[in-house]
Amino acid sequence: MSKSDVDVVVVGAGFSGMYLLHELRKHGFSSRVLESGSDVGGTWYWNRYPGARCDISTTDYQFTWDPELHEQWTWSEKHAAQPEILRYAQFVAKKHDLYSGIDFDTRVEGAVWNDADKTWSITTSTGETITSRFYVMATGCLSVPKDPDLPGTENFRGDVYVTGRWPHHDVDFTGKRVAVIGTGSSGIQSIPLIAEQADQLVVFQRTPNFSIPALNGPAPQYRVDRLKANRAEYEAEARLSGAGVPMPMPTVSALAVSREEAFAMLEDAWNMGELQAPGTVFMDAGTSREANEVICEFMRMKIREVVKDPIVAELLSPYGHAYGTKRPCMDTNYFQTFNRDNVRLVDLRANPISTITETGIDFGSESLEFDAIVYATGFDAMTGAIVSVDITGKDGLTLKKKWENGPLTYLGLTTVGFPNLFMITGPGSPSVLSNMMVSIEQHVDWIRDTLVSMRDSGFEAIEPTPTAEEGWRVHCGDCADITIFQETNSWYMGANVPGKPRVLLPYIGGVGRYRTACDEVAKRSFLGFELSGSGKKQVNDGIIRQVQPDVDMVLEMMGSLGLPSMDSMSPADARAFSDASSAMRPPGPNVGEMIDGVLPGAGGAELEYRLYRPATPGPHPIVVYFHGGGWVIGSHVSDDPLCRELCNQADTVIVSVNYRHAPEHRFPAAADDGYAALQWVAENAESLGGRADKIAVAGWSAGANIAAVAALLARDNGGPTVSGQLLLTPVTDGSRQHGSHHDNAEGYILTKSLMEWFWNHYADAQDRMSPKASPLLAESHAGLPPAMIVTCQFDPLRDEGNAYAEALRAAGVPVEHLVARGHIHTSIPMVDALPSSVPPRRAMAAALRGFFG
Ligand code: N01
Repeated sequence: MSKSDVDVVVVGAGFSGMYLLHELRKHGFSSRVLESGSDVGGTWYWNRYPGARCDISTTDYQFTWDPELHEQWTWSEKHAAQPEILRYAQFVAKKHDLYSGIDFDTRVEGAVWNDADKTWSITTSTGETITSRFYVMATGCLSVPKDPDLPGTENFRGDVYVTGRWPHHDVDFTGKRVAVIGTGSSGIQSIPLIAEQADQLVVFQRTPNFSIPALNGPAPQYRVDRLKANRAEYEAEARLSGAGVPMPMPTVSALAVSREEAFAMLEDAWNMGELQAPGTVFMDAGTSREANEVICEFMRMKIREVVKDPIVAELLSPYGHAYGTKRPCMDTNYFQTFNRDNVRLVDLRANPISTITETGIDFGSESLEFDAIVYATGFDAMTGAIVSVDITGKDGLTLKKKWENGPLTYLGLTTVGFPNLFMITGPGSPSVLSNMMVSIEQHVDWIRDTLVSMRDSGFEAIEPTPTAEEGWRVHCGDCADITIFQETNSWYMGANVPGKPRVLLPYIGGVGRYRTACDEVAKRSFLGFELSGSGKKQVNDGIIRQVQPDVDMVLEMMGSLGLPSMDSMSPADARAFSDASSAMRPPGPNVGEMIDGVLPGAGGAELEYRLYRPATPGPHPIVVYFHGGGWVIGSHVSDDPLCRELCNQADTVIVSVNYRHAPEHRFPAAADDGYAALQWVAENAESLGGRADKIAVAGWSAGANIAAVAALLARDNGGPTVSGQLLLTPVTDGSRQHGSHHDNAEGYILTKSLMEWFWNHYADAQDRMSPKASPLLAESHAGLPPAMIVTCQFDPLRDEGNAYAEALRAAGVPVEHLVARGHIHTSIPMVDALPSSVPPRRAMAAALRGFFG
């Protein structure tokens, strides 16, 4: 092993640097902690503006790693003010002798990785160069104030203040004319106090913000009681929660209750005076703009109740973004402040600032003079502090260059090309969407355990693999895509800094899920990492999360219910079970008309059907649809939500057919019924309000098998003409086992054994070889109608669907093959339940429209 000055260099002595220093010492690692400020506390050292407070209750915003602290330190109120939090940081630092391990007034200026000896060289503002094995950026998420991006800022001759760099001496605005620019948390906290002192205060607002009253006072009694009763349980719940504070899981949709009920629920949340409360009343606040609008309306009503001038109230009311998608604020008398005679609100949307002058601000057609300007204009969040240091990794690549199109990390902790570099609460981790204390402790624990594990096994360097990093980027994107966060121009999206790439910076999948992923990575021998040292190397390439996050939640929920598997039931019980599950799902959209009827199946069988007609004027193309259910369960109404949505989106009549089921009617009953239904629909198209020249077949799973077979039979028996076939996760081959039967045999609802159970009820071994059971085995696929085939990554049937797409394509059939990444066999038809299934269904509807020209 090559020599370094210390094992670890840590940048920053905020709460993360402090805890990390403690843990490194405890586990025998030498370290240097370098801090540009003159004391510990990080964000609470710098942000000394009037009114600076923590938005998280002191019951939750404190260290948990030293249980003695809970006895030795008593918080004075629910939302502690900056001086008290800073005193807490100092108290902890003294108690644990952390001061002796920190170099203050020392800024890190550069860090270079030396690949030959696997060390970092860190240069500081004091002229020192330190070599270390590991390098940790504990630099905080909101520590670099955004450069003022207003014209003429350099002109002003009066006093200038930046909330994030507030002077350490008292600032007195008595008798002064003050301008505050910015109405984020910092502005909203400081404005009421500045207004009390200043002679005149003008607030320059570009975007109004949602803010709830902090209702400061004693810590919430119910939290205090829970902590007293069982602190360990409370802390464990916080660590596995959504945002690092124990909160009840919402189970109600804002759209499922009346406006009065919704507002009553929000009123209760409002009265809690807890930051997370209003956003966690409804389960769909973060995923549905319509549901979120209920909260927005409530919040706007509250502003109108307080602000006396209706024009000012309206200007203070946010309309352009959903609640929570910009960080909501907590205030004490913020909206009340605009009832004061010495306070004026300027709406910058209507009257933009043209320039800051020597004596004041020119905006709209006005020019106002000021003695002081306060910039509460925010931060270059999450990445600013990390890339402000010149970090050069392997092959001379700088982190700034690597991240020029947005940060790339594995778990928000590490990044490819920069071995032995760790970031605490970096981009791609829950960080600013969580109680930072919980996230800081989790990262420090993970880094500590990783260093200990590497030391124990003789590794010197750790670096994520490109596959793992890309997989995490995709997973973060998948989590973001099912929310409404990306619609808003917020600092979460980097949108507040001109030129910064627009990407949701924090991980939005939740603190608990994130922790589980990190723990799993470590447990699975550092999945996604390359470890090297002492002449050995371990590359455990892979991706930690691939299932779509909403699908994952369904799997988790189903797992927790401990339901029996259908293949352990009789067909009658399996049908009853399936009907009971269907009764609980969202109904799907309304369509123009639904008609139930009976049509002739094969051999004189009577088959029920349901016809769905769009509200638009007809005649429409017709899709003959076959439901899923392994030929054993389901009916013409069992895929009702999917049929409704396809009907609307593809603007087509859907005729969903109740073909005969096994085991009462074994092969080829269902296949023959499918073809008979297609013939009947073609013959009766006009009386059904449809067009005989535009008929397609569609189906899901075993229903897609019947649809594919109907298309084959139509080709071989001289009609009817089929315009297209939409096959969603089709069964195409009962003769052999495809790889996906093994890869996805268990754990994704449709299991290998359940599929075998279906086949056993439907067809014996020999019949399975018939193309009427296994369309993949047809001698030729030439001349079949154009197809759209959807296969799902985590479906036992994936590979037989893929093979069918290939076979059709090889036979010259136009095929659109959609591979639904991260999906399972049952997820695509889950209308109004899984946001990630919306795009594949949209593509299916588009394909139907395409079939009909
Ligand atoms: O910064 P912000 P912040 N011309 O970015 C406006 C945490 N925090 O320091 O929205 C005119 O939220 C900008 O307008 P717009 C917390 O996570 C926590 O207030 O971009 N206006 C916005 O109104 C918080 O979210 C606590 O249109 C300009 C404001 O300045 C985060 O820190 C306390 C402008 C910036 O708001 C950041 O809060 C304080 C321009 N050129 C902070 N540029 C607690 O826990 C920007 N703005 C209590």
